[in-house]
Amino acid sequence: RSRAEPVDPSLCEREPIHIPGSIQPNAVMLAADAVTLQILAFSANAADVLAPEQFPPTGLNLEALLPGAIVSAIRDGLAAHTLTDGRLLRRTLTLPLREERFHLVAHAHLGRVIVELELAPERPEDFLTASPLDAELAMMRLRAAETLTEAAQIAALEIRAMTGFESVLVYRFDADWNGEAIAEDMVPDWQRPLIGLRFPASDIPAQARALYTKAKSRFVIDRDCVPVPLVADRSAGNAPIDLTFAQNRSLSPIHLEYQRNLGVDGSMSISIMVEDRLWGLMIGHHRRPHYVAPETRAAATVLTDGFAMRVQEIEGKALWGERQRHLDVQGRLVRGLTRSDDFVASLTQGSPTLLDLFGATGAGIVSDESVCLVGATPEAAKVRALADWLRESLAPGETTFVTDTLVLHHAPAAADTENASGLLAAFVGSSRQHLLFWVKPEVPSTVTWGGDPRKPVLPGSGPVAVLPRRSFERWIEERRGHSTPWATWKVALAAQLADAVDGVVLRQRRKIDELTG
Ligand code: BLA
Repeated sequence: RSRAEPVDPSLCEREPIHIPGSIQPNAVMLAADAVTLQILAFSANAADVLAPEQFPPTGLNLEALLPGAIVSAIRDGLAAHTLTDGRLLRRTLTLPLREERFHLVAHAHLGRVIVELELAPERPEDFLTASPLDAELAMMRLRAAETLTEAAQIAALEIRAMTGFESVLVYRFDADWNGEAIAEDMVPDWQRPLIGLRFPASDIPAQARALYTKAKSRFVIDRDCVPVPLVADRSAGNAPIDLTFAQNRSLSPIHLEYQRNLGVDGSMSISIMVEDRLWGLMIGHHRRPHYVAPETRAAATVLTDGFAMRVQEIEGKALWGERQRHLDVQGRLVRGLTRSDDFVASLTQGSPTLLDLFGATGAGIVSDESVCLVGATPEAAKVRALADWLRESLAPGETTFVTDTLVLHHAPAAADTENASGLLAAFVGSSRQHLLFWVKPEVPSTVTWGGDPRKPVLPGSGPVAVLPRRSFERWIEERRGHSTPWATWKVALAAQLADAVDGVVLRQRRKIDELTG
């Protein structure tokens, strides 16, 4: 198999990244039962910093290894349920064996308490970076941003200043979980602009996106470090320790290979959540190892949340305006309908018409007797064939159909991509006698990917058959037959309009029946 094949996403999605059984080596981990505080597992490096005479400590209480004040703070947190869902207990401490100060974070998850002790790495170059943060000023700038692009640029710049990465990117997912770098702030001497490039959904597979929806940030100090295994992780029939919320979880080796191919060593990603959906990631890149202290990591997460809120405001405002305009047009169309005997004329003549809805460039109504068209549409015979096709192919009870790639459905009008790459259609009533429809043209169709999106699968067999692609050279795809997508609320509005038409048609028929009967 030498030919490039599309990646089988299920291969990437199967890696259980929440239970890697190892952590990054600058930390030490203890996992204990959340009720008894008995130690269940510990990282192989734990004896280096904690009472070695107690090793192996499995079965002992956390108090055997940690200061009493910290263990009681953990107990209090457990009782008050303030250690779950990613919430952390944070302390700094010095340990009898070592002089350095450690950062301690503890959290509870799935019946375990997980304690992480973090030592800042010794290499001085790893500390040089972070500049003091003026969070208030950063938030003010974000609030003043008028557009999404502007807000994203400000966020990238401020978070880079705060964390000291050589590059910070704002990465945004589309509806199919492909993504695009929409803003980037980086050191001038790194000739590697990723801005405007697209990346396929398989670069950040489904289980990773699910995990990032729960746990909000990841920091890798050194891509090439050797992970430290958890000892006794799967012993005595225990389920492996779930590291979903662990700060020092070791990341997927496949992803670390991807980072190598990108030329990235130290890295970060912080989840950008908008209306409970993973909207994107704030991504940090560094060509050398890079350490970010816990308090700076927390501040970067807060600022990312500030950005997410601004996104929600900006997108919400734009959506609200567009919906208001549609409701207004819809209201005028329905009022027109009720005053008219001829619903076809009422929706296609004068102002407004069907064409004022949904950003369509063509629209029309197909009935038994007539095909009435406005704007740029396929010719009448094709439109009638399309209506027949829809009548046949929609499942019973379905009244609407929507697509941005009509050509993929082998529909009768599909040959006319110029006028009808996108189709939104709604039958009037369950008899499917009349059809309202809207069309949109093919959009200028090149997508610039950061590397050939079909190339992540390399020849091979077994579990290592899937590798991240090696090249991030710009790769231009000519995309044919795609229109811009239709928002779901537009489909709902089209169905409502069809309902209103149904009411009018019924009333008119009753009137005719009365007159003739
Ligand atoms: C995770 N992939 C990720 C992450 C990013 C990307 C940001 C989050 C982890 C982190 O914090 O670094 C991808 N990085 C990108 C993209 C850009 C970038 C798109 O800078 C563009 C600007 N990856 C593959 C393939 C597989 C794969 C083929 O390309 C699977 C076979 C897997 N990516 C993969 C996995 C993770 C991941 C498993 C989760 C890593 C983890 O959290 O353990």
